[in-house]
Amino acid sequence: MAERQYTANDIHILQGLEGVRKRPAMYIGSTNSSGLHHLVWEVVDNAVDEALSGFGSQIIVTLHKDGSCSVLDEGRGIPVDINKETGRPGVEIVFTELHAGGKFNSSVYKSAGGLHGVGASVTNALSLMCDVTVYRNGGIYHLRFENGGHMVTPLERIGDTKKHGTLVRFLPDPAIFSTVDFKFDTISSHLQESAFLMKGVRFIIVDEKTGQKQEYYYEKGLVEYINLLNAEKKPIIDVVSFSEIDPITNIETEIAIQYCYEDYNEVVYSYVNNVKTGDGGTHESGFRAGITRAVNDFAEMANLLKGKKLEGSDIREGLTAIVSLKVPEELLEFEGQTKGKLGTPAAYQVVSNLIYNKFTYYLTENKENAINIIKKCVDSQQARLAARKAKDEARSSKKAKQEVILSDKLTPAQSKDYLKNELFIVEGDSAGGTAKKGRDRIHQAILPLRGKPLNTDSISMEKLLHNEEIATIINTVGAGFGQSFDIEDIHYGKIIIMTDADTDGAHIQTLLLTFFYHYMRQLITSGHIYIAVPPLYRVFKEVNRQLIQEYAWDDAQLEAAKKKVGAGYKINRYKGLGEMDAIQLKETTMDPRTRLLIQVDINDPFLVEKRVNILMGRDASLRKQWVEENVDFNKVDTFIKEVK
Ligand code: TSJ
Repeated sequence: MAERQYTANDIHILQGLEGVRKRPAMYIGSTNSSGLHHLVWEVVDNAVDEALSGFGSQIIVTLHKDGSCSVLDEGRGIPVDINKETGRPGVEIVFTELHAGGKFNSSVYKSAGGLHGVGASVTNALSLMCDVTVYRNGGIYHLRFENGGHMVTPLERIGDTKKHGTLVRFLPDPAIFSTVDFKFDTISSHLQESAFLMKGVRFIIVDEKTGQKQEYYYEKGLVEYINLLNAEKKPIIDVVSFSEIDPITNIETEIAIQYCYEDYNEVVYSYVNNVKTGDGGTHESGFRAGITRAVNDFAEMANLLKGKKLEGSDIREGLTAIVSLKVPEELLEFEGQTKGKLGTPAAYQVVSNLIYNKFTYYLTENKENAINIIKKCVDSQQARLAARKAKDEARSSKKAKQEVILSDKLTPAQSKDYLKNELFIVEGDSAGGTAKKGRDRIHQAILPLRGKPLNTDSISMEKLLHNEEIATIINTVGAGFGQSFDIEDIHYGKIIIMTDADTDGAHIQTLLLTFFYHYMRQLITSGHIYIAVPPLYRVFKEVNRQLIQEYAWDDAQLEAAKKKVGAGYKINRYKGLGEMDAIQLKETTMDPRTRLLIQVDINDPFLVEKRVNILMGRDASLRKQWVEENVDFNKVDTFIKEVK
């Protein structure tokens, strides 16, 4: 390749990347661990796009000893020929122009890279090093960028090869990110999700620092996804899958479903072009409508209904479903703030017709399974009607009495601006008392728990409601529970679980999360549930009757705090909330300006099911062992993220 002179064009490009460096969060959401991993997704998504277009069936992600990450595919290789408009090689444009992906991407479908992803140029802009090798047309081509996208080695042909593919290796810039530690588990589960959605493509992650390696390859795709999600449940039927390409829109739909006993919730995950649509959309609505109609029509025809028609929620109790669509680019529409909701109108009919027709056929052909499914739906219906009746009765007769019970436990917030209010559920009366003194009385409410709340996983709803702790929580949150839970009615924007940092505390957290997961799941999925993280140390001294003090949440912070406070410091090692006075508790754990919270975030379905099944399942000894082995209060894992 001949050397090129820099032109006005290049300056324009660098300004683009400069903009990414100035406001990284605008492009990758944040500069914490989640933002860091976005760099990986940007690159991986491009490799996935290529496989989705039918080129290459293996993608390898490697975490290198120098802290860099590389992604290798076996696709056609990014085009290296000169683009007429710009006079620059295609691959150079991909790494230097924002949103360049689309122009050079000729695949019909587009994964995150072409949807709301921002492209490999963002990864380049936020890296100290980005090294690209392309195997294409018999040649090995190489180019390299350093220090936020400055090209230090322009594209050159460096050898011959029979291979084809693309290798991108990048080192994130520590000046941008609060952490540059790639997490094996985070990347691994992302790749696993992709592998479920792209049957026949092998995904491999290798960590050269630890020697850890993981491979994902699913011949049966979604069927295996559901089998693994439901591994601990009691299936009513084997996983069923349906797929079809709609001849008019070319939308390709793949659906897998399974019904299980003793599972109160519906689990419906949807994807469009391999990107999770966390907020649903037309395809999910179509699925719900179609399956409701199929089951109702069949049940009616077979005389299996006890009077009333089934509601959608009756039909979806105990249902696990994955709905995955490949939508051609020209039909793609996304909605909502995070663009996580499919807007494409045609997807509704396509999915609804598919599930209606094929599931109706399945029910007809598998009578015994059909009867068992409908029995379960009718049970759900009966439970729903009974719960409503109980609620109505409670409302008319016991209201006054319940409020008396409540008022002596709950210390309410004064504001009626509910979403600004925070509910602290506190372990123990004594810490509860301290929290009461340290709270902001306008917006913070305190609910102390005496003893452990009930394990709600395996008990009946009636028993549940007779448990005082649980009943108090339901009443305090104020939005009902189970099928009648309505997030619009919640009395608190944040519900914060505050326990000691020991195994008892972990157990209480788990039990509360179990309860919320089973009966108020939307509280978790909409990000309303938090865990307070009290500090582990206080470093202090008194100089001229003035207190100098610093708090530390880990050992690195402890060292920093010792330096800051200076010679003659003393250290408190906190073992529980009870050791703090009201001022300390306020400063460290309750005041939004200075506290540390972790938001319970269950966007990774696998992690959720695993954690819920083990932690919250029927086997108490398994659970106890898991808590002891895995719950580390100083570790913020992929399940949760730090917030104020
Ligand atoms: F994002 C990225 F640029 F960093 C990146 C892109 C990273 C990795 C690991 C792979 C890729 C990538 C891109 N793999 N394969 C492709 N394919 C193309 O860019 C490509 C190849 C050929 C044609 C063609 O029409 O001939 C079109 C495209 C978009």
